[in-house]
Amino acid sequence: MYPEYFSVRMRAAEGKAHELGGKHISGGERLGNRLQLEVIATELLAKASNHSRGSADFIQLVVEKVPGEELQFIPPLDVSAIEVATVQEGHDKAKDQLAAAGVSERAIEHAFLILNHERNLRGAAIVNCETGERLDERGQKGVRVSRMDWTDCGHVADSVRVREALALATKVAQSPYTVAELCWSDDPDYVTGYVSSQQLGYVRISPLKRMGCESGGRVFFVHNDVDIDSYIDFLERKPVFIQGGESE
Ligand code: PML
Ligand code: MG
Ligand code: MG
Ligand code: MG
Repeated sequence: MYPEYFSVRMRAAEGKAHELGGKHISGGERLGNRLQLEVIATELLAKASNHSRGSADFIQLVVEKVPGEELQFIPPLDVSAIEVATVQEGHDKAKDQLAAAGVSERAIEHAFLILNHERNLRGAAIVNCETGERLDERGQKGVRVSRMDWTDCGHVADSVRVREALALATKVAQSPYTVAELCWSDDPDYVTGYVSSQQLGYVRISPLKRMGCESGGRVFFVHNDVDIDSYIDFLERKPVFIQGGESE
């Protein structure tokens, strides 16, 4: 008998639902057993409320049982941090890290263009690491990584935000198709971002954007030979637990 686990997903928008043109406020994804569902739902509702991007008036919670036999347990990426004086310096550092991971200049420039201009990207954009071409056809919906959580939130990272981002980045880096990830928040009051990969680990860079700015999101750079459908299926559906421990 496999243990019973559920995926809980939240998305929140202002004005109207995302698909009707509402402004994206917040999203969240968790995994838990039946007894944890109420607590998780409450935490996700709290995340959607009092948000710096605005006041959500559409909040969707979806609870789905995940196939226990597919559950995977992996350790978190190693965490490191780079502090810089200016956003420009932060961008330069991020570009250096991405180039070291094997991402072409063209692909890096396209990713920065996306994140600098996109104010309403809910999921991630998937970009070919050589040509720079965007491969998902999801527009502002993007590809939303879900079905990941920590087995034990104990000592891993101070803030919920970093914990969630590290879990997501760890799952993304686990795919052999992933070359690297670039992320900065779309929240106007949060300026730290990161570059991550299996080899680089989770490299926090601060600042990576200007205070007050609402553009941001995630770009996943993938190998040329990616099977895009199975990659997206892994990101959206494969249940992955990140096993706690010291990473910060
Ligand atoms: C987000 O807010 O969704 C992105 C979080 C990026 C976290 C960066 C960090 O502080 O490690
Ligand atoms: Mg978000
Ligand atoms: Mg990899
Ligand atoms: Mg956000």
